[in-house]
Amino acid sequence: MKFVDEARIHVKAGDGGNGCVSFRRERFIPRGGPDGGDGGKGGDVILQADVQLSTLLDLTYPKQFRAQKGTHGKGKNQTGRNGEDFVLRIPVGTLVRDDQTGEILQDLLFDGQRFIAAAGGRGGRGNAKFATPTLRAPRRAEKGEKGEERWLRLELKLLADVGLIGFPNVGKSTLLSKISSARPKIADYPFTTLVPNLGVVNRQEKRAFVVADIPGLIEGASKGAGLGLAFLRHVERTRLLIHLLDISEGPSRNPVKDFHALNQELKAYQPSLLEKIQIVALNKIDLPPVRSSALDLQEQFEKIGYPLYMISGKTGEGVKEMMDAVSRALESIWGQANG
Ligand SMILES: Nc1nc2c(ncn2[C@@H]2O[C@H](COP(=O)(O)OP(=O)(O)OP(=O)(O)O)[C@@H](O)[C@H]2O)c(=O)[nH]1
Ligand SMILES: [Mg+2]
Repeated sequence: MKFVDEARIHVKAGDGGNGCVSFRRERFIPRGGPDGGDGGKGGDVILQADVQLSTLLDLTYPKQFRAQKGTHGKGKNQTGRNGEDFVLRIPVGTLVRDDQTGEILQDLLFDGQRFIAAAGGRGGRGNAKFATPTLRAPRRAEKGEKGEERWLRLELKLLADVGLIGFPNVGKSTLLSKISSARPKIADYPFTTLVPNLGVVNRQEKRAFVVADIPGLIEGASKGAGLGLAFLRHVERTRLLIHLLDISEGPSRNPVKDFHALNQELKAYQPSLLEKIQIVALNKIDLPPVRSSALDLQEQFEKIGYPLYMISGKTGEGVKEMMDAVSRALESIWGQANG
């Protein structure tokens, strides 16, 4: 399940400031020496890896990033000011390529790692630097160097932060399509999803995260029933699971039993999967029979220590409340990881 987030950006470093041609002019000193200062260096465009970010979405617009120019040198040997660097934060794990050649320039692997994507131009030397014993009054100064510029291609292999688990047909793909821009196949039969789908959930003013919708699991999956557990490796690295339940098939479904049965399969695959936080939700609440059993079920789940969210992936009812809980849980997990 490789899901690659991509962005093309243009980076332009600051030009160096020009060196200055100037001569000292003081009263009673008729012919002062050269005092033209050097130009300042242009700022660099720097890419810096940041664990707080998880997607490249924010770089789709704007996509041009420039650093400041150095200012020109002045008389009285005044050196120009250096241009400020521009630091662009990108997610840890981003691969930086030259867009034209495809060449890998850098793989940003740890938090805080920096890469100079475009180096600022050097400042030009002022005429003071060109004075020699034989040439006392040089009229020459250099122009500042141009700052580098180029197009870069950023690639990020996404790892899911959240896994969406549940029996077949409970509405996992429908929910994924509601909360992200992913468009997985949705149909009224079990095992519609054959390989995991990933979607980026972009919440206003909150850190974005990635949700994986994995194929439906059934009892006996750990022994190979249904599609088996092969896809569970995709949720091994997630931080949190959304466990989706569905009773729309009728009284034959016992959600508490389903919940335990599925967790049993997770445990058989990898006991540590059960240590992940689970947000439990009853789906298809828009259907009247589901709605009428909702309160009763909520009580049953409370008894085993889980708040039961009531949602409809189809109409969107209750989805925001559940996703708020997901965001809160993720934020606390991230907070622990950083602190
Ligand atoms: N009424 C109602 N129907 C829903 C809701 N969510 C999903 N469905 C329907 O349930 C069926 C299964 O939905 P999917 O999203 O494909 O379910 P899934 O869990 O991804 O299924 P698999 O990939 O087969 O495991 C489809 O017919 C959906 O239209 C809901 O909130 N309300
Ligand atoms: Mg599906």
